[in-house]
Amino acid sequence: MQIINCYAYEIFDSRGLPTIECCIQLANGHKVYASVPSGASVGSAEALELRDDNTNRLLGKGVLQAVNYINNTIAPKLLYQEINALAMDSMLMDLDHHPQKITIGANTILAVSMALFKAQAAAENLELYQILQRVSGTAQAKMPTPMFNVINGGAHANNNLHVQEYMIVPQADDLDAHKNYAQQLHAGVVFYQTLKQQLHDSGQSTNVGDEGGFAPNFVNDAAPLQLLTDIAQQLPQYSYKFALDVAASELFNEKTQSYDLLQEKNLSAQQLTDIYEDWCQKFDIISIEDGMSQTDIMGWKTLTAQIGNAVQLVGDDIFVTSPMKIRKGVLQKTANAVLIKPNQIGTVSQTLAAIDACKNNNLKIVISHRSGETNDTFIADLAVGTACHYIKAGAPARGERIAKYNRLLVLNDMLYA
Ligand code: 2PG
Ligand code: MG
Repeated sequence: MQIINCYAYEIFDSRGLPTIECCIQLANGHKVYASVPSGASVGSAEALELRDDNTNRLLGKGVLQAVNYINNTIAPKLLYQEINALAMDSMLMDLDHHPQKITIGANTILAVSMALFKAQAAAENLELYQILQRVSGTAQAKMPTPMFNVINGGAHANNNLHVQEYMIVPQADDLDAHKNYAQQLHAGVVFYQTLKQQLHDSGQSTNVGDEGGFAPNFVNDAAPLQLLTDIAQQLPQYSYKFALDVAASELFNEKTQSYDLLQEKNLSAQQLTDIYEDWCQKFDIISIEDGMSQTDIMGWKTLTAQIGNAVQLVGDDIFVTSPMKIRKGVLQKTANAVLIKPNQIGTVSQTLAAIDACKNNNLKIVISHRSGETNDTFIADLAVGTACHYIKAGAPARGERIAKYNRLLVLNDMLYA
């Protein structure tokens, strides 16, 4: 089926900042839409997010250059062509060979790339996850385990926590696969509401951070783990484990090569590793993301060697969804799991290549949203179609976060009902 229209325009993300939405229309009149998210704790090797930098308009954050590029340069190449998402995606990659897409911008390309795969699904009357399953060569689509971010800190909130994300990971215990995801979502919702009530009753703030988690102040970065443990004990009908995204690149002082937590300062990588080990002994932590800075490769090795057998260590800023960097990480023994964010690399095909690099090296995969999100639910289909282990899409609350979890409910019914 032919593409008869392709155009982009500026919309606003969950932080109220501009981003791009792309629409592709097929010959049967059907329209699909795709929009791109935006990070706050951005890895230095991530692909470029192209912004206008015109301070007279939208604080310099406008994306009109990207919009114009799609409308004037990319769209004419797609118009009146038979939809072929994979081939068209490689044409998009050819437009900017720089690994960080510094001329065109990853946001520009990704909006079109995602829309192309949605259009492919629409043209074939399939679900997006089915197209992604096919092009990734995944034998069986599968529901991911959700990681719900219930307490926000770091660059995502203006409280005092240095650790960026405290997540709960409800455990699936039903033999009936269909029931598991719904139960995990229920467990997330009940936990979130119980935590809110408890914060309220103890006079603490129930205001939320960028990803919908609560953001009160704490005495140190371990205190939220104690609170989460207490809440989990009040909910024996469910079973919870915990996960962190420390986002340690934000806590690293390049000059002194040391890390600052809220209470403990000037920590070497070894001292920080010991603190994590202590937290893992006291609390039921199964996963720590970005425990070390993107520039501290020695720190990553120390961390992985010391606790990598017991805990999932997820690389976000060090890998930036780059297949090449993921393979390098395997050789260097940094991390044992990978965070996948399509806008770190810029096209769906390269995102699938990154997932492939993980699978080939037995690395666990966490599909991730960004802290600045739209209501686009592409990542839910991505996680299911590629049978990835985990998804993190923020709290089980706020429209742009719950949209992903709701889409997963629908996919769960499609897979198992
Ligand atoms: C992260 C992400 C998403 P941001 O660090 O993993 O939670 O945050 O989008 O701000 O980079
Ligand atoms: Mg992260």
